[in-house]
Amino acid sequence: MATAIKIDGVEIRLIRLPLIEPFETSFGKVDSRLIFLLCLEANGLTGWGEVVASEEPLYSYETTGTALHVIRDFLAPAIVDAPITDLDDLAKRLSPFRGHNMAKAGIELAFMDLLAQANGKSLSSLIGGELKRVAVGVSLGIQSTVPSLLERVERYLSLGYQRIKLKIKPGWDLDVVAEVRRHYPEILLSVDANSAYTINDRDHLKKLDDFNLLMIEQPLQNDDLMDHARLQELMNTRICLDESITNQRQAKLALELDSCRIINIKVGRVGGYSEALAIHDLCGTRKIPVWCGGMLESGIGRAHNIALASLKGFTLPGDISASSRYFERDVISPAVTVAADGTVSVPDLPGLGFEIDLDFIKRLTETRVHISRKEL
Ligand code: OSB
Ligand code: MG
Repeated sequence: MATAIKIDGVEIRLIRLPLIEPFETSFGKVDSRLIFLLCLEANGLTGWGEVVASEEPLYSYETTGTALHVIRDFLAPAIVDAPITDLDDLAKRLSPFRGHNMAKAGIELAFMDLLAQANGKSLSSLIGGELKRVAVGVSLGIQSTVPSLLERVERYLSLGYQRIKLKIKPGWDLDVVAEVRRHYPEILLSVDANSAYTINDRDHLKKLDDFNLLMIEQPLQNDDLMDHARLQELMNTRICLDESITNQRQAKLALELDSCRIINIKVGRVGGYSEALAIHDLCGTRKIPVWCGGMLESGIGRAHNIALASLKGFTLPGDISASSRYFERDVISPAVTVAADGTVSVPDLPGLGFEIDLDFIKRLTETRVHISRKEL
């Protein structure tokens, strides 16, 4: 292990990337992403991370604005005062600050890229990843018509994606799922409600059992493990929790209560690699399948997701699409591509394993904040 890492500076860049087509969930529709990139400078190296918060507090209470505030005023000052030995050491410095997991994750991600480079290892091997290729699926937003959804299902299946996830909400659920299932009786199919229902919808949700779904993701409120357990008891379809699982304690509680039988792990939602690895390990011992979720990340967040998904416990296809599924041009090169067998290759170069297109990032930068050791 190389010597401890002394952070010289933290640079934040906000860039706007238009989406190739709007993405609609039960929260609403987005047509671009304000991407929050975070770069840590140390020992002549730069490590990159991404804060996956959205502009509005819908998926989570965090926003681009809260993350900027929390990182500039609290998290960055906490990591530039003394050398950091490893991920545990970093996590300990961030842990006094309550919540703000996406902000913390941005720092953990950039730190792990740095640490991997300093050790001449790929990020995947640094965290103990073993898979050389990871299986991927695609998340399809709510469409204006069923035929336009079917057209997208067909397109992504023909590109090789191994699992189709449909975003659902009241009014865009049973009939739509029935139609997709009728056209594709054999595919791995799942749905994601992003908390659009309550336990009063139990009879309605129970009808999803007819469609042989791989899972139903986050049907109820983010903080409602109790009602998820009640719903799981009624349904044959496995519930997968996304928004509810904010750290390993919540994961333990959810498994203890039988609130879910599958967990979606997102590094941003859980505060970074330390918690993501702990949840992965916990689920391994409980025989609970996990998969890697996505947040419409740029290539930097996407590269981190690929590294995470290379851990053995990630047995279900992740929401890790090709860069071209969302963006005309990505901030990394080469762009992430999905092979015809529905897998993405895990780089074995040091760090993230992709080139960062700094010229492109600079050109797109709308806000730049630099925090250096001496300014603090
Ligand atoms: O709930 O998984 C989700 C995107 C933004 C916010 C929440 C979610 C999603 C997705 C898309 O489903 C996943 C991706 O392809 O990045
Ligand atoms: Mg989800």
